[in-house]
Amino acid sequence: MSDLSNFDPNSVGLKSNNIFGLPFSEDQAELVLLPVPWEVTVSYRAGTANGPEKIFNAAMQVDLYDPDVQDGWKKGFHMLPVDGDIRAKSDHFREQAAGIIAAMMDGESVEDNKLLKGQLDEINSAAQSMIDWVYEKTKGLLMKGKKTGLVGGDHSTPLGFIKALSEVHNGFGILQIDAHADLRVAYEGFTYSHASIMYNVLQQIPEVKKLVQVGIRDYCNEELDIINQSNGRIATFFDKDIKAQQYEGVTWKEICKQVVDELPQKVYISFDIDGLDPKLCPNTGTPVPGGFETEQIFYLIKMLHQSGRQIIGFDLNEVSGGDETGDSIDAIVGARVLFKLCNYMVAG
Ligand SMILES: [Mn+2]
Repeated sequence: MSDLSNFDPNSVGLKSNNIFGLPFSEDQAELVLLPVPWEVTVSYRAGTANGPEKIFNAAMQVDLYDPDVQDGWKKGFHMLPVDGDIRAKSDHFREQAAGIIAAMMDGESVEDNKLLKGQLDEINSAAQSMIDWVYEKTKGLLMKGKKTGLVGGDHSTPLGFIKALSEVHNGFGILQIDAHADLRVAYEGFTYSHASIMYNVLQQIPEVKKLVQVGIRDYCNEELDIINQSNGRIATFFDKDIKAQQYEGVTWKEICKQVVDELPQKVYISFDIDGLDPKLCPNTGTPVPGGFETEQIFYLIKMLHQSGRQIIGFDLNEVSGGDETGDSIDAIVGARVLFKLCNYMVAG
């Protein structure tokens, strides 16, 4: 625990301190955040590799008083430095991926093009190294007894982290907030696409007993088949069905109860910022109309906490800085979502 006697939580956040202006080192913090500035397979708009940095900057403005989890920050939050090597690889392979996606959109067959096929294989192996790196880093933190969160990057980033958690926890569920189902099989040929994260999780990590998806409003037939044929392992709360329930008078509280009831005792939260209304994340990779207010999701997480369930880890992904030099609305919203996730993770 850090000596907080000289720290004024009502004062301006000091840039010399760590995330949220808090004065905790990695050793002192109960919760450590791993930034993963990776966005190689973003299919539409780039920018989420800047997410960790942009969130870190915007987090200086977040007030430490949280009426839901008071004094959570006193347990200590610390974000590790952004890894320059991972970032450089992301930029390099992102450019190659963009070339492949452009060729595909022109109707070209990547399998028949030796150059493109070679690049695709290289990208898939680079993504595998990123996943291994995340696994090693997060496993190390978990072994040190740290509560751990991950800040993306695109939605492909948490696979290694969820794998590390599966070696510490026997069985758990995932609460996925997202506009997309992310159940695609190797989307656009990329094994570790952002659009395939939950497919890969369910394939590779049997300890994930249940996937509960909330806010889904952009998905294909193949993904719907995977949901319907999952024998109850996947429970999807489509945005349109949630809205229909609300139009017919069902309260948000009741809907949150339906969601929480689907989850086992231990829960990992995978928060894709595009699950929110796009006005709150206008620069995200793949925005879709619909979605939630931040307060609705905070209420859902509050109900999850009040049910006695344990949050064993989380990721926040697809937050983009956009082109703005200052803080984007995405980063401002992302910083507040991150603070809430941190607080509930350390809440007793
Ligand atoms: Mn996603």
